[in-house]
Amino acid sequence: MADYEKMWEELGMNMELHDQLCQVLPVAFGDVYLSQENRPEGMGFWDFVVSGIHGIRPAELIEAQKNGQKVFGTFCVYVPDEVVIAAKGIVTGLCGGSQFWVPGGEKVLPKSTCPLIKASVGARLDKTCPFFRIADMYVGETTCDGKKKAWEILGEDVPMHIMDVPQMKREKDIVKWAGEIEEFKKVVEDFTGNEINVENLNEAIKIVNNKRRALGRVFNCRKALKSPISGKDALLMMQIAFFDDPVRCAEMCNKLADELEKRIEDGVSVCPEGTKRILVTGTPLAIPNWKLHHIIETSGAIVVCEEMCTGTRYFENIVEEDLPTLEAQYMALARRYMKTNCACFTPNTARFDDILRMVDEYKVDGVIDVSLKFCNLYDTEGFLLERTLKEKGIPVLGIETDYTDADAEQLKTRIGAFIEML
Ligand code: BJ8
Repeated sequence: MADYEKMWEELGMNMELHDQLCQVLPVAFGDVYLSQENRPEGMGFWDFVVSGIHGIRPAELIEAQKNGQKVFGTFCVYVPDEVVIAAKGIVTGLCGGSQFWVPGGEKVLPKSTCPLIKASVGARLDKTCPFFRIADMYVGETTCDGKKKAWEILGEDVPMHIMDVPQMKREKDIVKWAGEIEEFKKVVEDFTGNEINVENLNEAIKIVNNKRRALGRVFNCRKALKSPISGKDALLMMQIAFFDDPVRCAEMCNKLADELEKRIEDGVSVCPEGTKRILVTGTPLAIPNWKLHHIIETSGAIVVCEEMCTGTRYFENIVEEDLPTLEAQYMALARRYMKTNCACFTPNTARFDDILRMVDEYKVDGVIDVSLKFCNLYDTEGFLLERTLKEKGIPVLGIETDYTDADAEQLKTRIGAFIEML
């Protein structure tokens, strides 16, 4: 990644600290990813992206900025990319998934904050991630308390807009969310200087829908009993979807899906017949958080589905296309986004229904419900979820973890025992 040093310096990054990160990431990726056998050839694209993760896409974003485009950094799948894309803006996900950034976050946040928030704040304040430096505006939301307070700290350092996510899903809440989307549209217009109209919003809706359909095709292949792709590879595809160009993302995912469909036809599998099939649900797994998948897939099982925001919640449900007015488009966007079942909502039983459906569709043997440490929302919801699954006779293991390796051995033991009894 040496070629990008000048770019990083110009972004005002902490070069010394960033060097340390650049040294550990390729090793971790090699250990976790490149050690897998019989990977689909299509994964070469994602390997390439990771090999230049702080160089290739950041350089594209900087080029776009030189051409007058604005970059919006987001932290939640509730923020509608369509609005930004309609104004020729670019969206990049900013959720931090590495322990490397956590100490930086702990300088300003309580230790008892979830690692995703600490890592996100640390990546910005420690100046060790180019995406956090490049984004012209951050878009936060009011999903959990930790995030809400973190925005106040980040907002001192970078322009910030916050979307007020409702906490219930009544019709009036959907209307309220449509109002938030309309307000966001005005913010994006002002910030980019580009008008959003029915035509460009329709076009943007189609771009994002196509990306959702492509991701969905890959997931669909994971339903096959002979698994054509590992859970780790599918997770990597999903994590990178958050900051890649949406048209290219759809193209690459479609290519991968073509290959996986052929593999299914030919009976090619990445694991022996009878390998136990796991659905993982819970808090998102932001890049490069591959810990859980790696443990599961080196313990004799395969992850076939993630009911997570880095999973099905990101691509299921599409937005109605070709609507005639902006008002109708705001409502269509609101309806689609409000189908995302985040634990910040009460009640959130539609998530349990989704998981039960997915257990069936993906022919799952057992569910692992993961909560990031100090995420009270998912941790608390875990009680009701696990009870629901047990009532249906579906084996479930609840775990709480963070970004460190401190609990890796203990997790291996617990997950190994769980898989054994399936
Ligand atoms: S829609 S899951 S992306 S909020 S893990 S920061 S909830 S304390 S990430 Fe999320 Fe949007 Fe919901 Fe999805 Fe807070 Fe919990 Fe941390 Fe979380």
